[in-house]
Amino acid sequence: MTERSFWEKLRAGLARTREGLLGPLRAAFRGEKDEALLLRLEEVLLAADVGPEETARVVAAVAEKLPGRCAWEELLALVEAVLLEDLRGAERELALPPGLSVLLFVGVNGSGKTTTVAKVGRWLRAEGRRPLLVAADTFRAAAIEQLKELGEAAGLPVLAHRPGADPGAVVHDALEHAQASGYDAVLVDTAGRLQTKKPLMEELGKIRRVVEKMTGRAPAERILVVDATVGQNAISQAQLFHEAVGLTGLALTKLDGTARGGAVLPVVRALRLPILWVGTGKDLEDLAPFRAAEFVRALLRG
Ligand SMILES: Nc1nc2c(ncn2[C@@H]2O[C@H](COP(=O)(O)OP(=O)(O)OP(=O)(O)O)[C@@H](O)[C@H]2O)c(=O)[nH]1
Ligand SMILES: [Mg+2]
Repeated sequence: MTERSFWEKLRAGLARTREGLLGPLRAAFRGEKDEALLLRLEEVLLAADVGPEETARVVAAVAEKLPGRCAWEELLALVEAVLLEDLRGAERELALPPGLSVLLFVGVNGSGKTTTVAKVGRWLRAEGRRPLLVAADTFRAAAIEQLKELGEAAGLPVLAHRPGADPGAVVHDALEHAQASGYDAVLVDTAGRLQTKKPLMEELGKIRRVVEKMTGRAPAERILVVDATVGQNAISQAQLFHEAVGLTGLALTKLDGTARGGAVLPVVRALRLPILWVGTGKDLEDLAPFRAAEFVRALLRG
C-alpha cells in the first residue's frame, strides 16, 4: 500500500474525532469571532482529548489572531497552524545505525505490540533491511502462535522458544542467530504488562541488558506501543516503562477506532518522545511513519 492511500485510511480512521470537532464548531460559527465560537472551540477540543494546555493555546491563538469577521476556512487554517506547530517536533525519521539493530517493543496488555512488530518488520524489509521477529512474549502460548502467524503472513522469519521460556534467553538466542545468519533488524515482541507490576518491568530491563551484552549497545529503539483509544491515559502508562528501558519513541495504534485522536498532542507534549509510526487498522499494511502535517490535516479536514 502506498503512503498516499495510507493517509486516506487515516483520514477515514480519524472521522469520529473530526466529526466531534467540526460538527459542533460549524454549528456555532456565524462568520465572526464571537464568544460563542470561542467557547465551542474550547469544548470540542477538550472532547477530542486535546488536553487543557493545548486547548488553551489554540483558543488563545484564535482569540488573538482571527479577525472579527472571518471565513470558516480562516478559522480552520489557524487551528491547523497551532496544532501543527506543536506536533512538528514529534516527527522523527527512524535512523538505524548500520549493522545489526535491535528494536524492542513494550507496552500494556493489548496495546498492539505483536501486530506492530509484524507491521514494522514488513515496513523495514521494504526499506531494504533484513528483519527477524522474536517472540519474547513467552507468557502466553497463544502469543507465540500469533507472532508466527503474522510472520508467515508477512513472509518474515520468526524466532521462538517454548511457552514459559525465559524471555532473556529467547533474545540471546535470537541475536546469535541474527549474527550468524545476517539479519540486521531484530524486532523483539514482549509480553503485555501493567506498568505497576514490578517483576515484569524488571524483566524488560533484563532483556535490555542481554542486548547490551551481546551487541555492545542498547537496543537502537525502545518503543512504547500505545493504543490511541486510551487517550491521555497513555501518559501515566509511559512513565514506568521509561524507567525500565529508557524509551526512544512511540508507536501509536488503533487511530482508526477513536474519537479521541486529539490526545496525540498532550501525550507527545508530556512524554517528549517522537512518534515513529502510526497504525490505522488490523492489517499488516496499516502502518506508516508519523507525519505531523498529514496527521493534522486528517484531524481537521475530510
Ligand atoms: N483497529 C485496529 N486494531 C488493531 C491495531 N493494532 C492492533 N490491533 C488489534 O488489537 C488487538 C491486540 O493487538 P496485539 O498486537 O495482539 O496487542 P498486544 O499488545 O501484542 O497484546 P498482548 O500481547 O496481549 O499484550 C488485536 O485484535 C489486533 O488486531 C490498529 O492499528 N487498529
Ligand atoms: Mg502481544
